[in-house]
Amino acid sequence: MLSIVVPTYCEADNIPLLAERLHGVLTSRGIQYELLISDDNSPDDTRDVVARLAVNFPIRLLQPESRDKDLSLSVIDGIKAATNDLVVVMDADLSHPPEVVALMLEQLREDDEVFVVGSRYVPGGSFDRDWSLFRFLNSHIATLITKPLVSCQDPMSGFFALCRSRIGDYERLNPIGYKIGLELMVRGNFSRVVEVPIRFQDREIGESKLNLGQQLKFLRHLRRLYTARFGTVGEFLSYGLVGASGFIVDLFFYYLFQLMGAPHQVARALSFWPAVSWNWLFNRITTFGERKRRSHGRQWLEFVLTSLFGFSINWGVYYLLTTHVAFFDEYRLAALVTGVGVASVFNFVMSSLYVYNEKRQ
Ligand SMILES: Nc1nc2c(ncn2[C@@H]2O[C@H](COP(=O)(O)OP(=O)(O)O)[C@@H](O)[C@H]2O)c(=O)[nH]1
Ligand SMILES: [Mg+2]
Repeated sequence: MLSIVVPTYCEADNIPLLAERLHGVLTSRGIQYELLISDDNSPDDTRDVVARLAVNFPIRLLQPESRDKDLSLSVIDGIKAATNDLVVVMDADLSHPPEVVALMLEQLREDDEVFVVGSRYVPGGSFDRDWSLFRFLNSHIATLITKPLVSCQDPMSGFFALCRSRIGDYERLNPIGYKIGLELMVRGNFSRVVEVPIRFQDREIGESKLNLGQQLKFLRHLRRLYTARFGTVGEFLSYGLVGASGFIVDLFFYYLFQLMGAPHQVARALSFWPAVSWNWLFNRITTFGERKRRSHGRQWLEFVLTSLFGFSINWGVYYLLTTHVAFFDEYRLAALVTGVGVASVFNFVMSSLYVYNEKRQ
């Protein structure tokens, strides 16, 4: 037996088409199933449509009593409510071919520890050619930045199958936004990801709910997964990247102030401020973004103080090494790099324990 979970929002026109096609495919192969429509209280006639279909098909409607509209939570609700251990999740808009469900099920029957993904990007898979360049790039870049987290060509796919007991503790799941498949792949106890090629078809009825807000949520989701997977190392890398971008800001203002006529020592002293503020803000949003927020002013001041202290360490290391060690006097760049390295570790530890010291959410 199989449970098929379909999250929906305003898909009253698509649900009957999906129900019929699934029924045809599955009954012809002798597969028993239930179809769970996990709907976020759509303001269309989804409720009546499902009630009518329930006369002929094994279909059930789930609607949350109280919570905000949320695709990922709807999928989790559906999986929890399923009566079977084998679960397939797919969209209502017929962009995921129902025929592939049977193939996915076969994979799970062979090995119930795997996570099966309906993939557009493996040989045999495809997507509609009229995808905009933006959508295409977007999808590829997103796939690239998930590489360290999962080995999957199409981790953004909303079409997947799994054995429910492999999810483990639902409390550990903490998705933001749309990518519940990625969340499950990363946090579940799956041995590996198996990809089944699909021919992805753009929806014909209704419109996509993917917008810029969702994209930003995706970035926050990724950061959360990276922190979960790589812990402090992930934070340190992010801190380093922010620092590198701050260095560019620093250089930019260093030259700008000189162009405006400031002497180079003054320019050096002034450019520190925009750079350090940039670093503070971006670390607040990115590196330590999972930690609870607190007042801007005080945190900025603390960040500046630790950075100044860090800068003295940076400079002190450089000074000591170049005056006392012949090697470093000969290779001054090595002294500079060592100074930056020691100070970065110091700054990071101070930031982590002190400036952004609130617990991760
Ligand atoms: N329950 C629920 N379903 C949603 C929500 N947003 C989208 N969906 C459903 O999730 C599936 C994928 O959404 P869609 O708009 O097609 O996204 P796209 O395929 O990425 O363009 C569809 O079945 C939608 O009806 C939501 O907030 N709650
Ligand atoms: Mg869609």
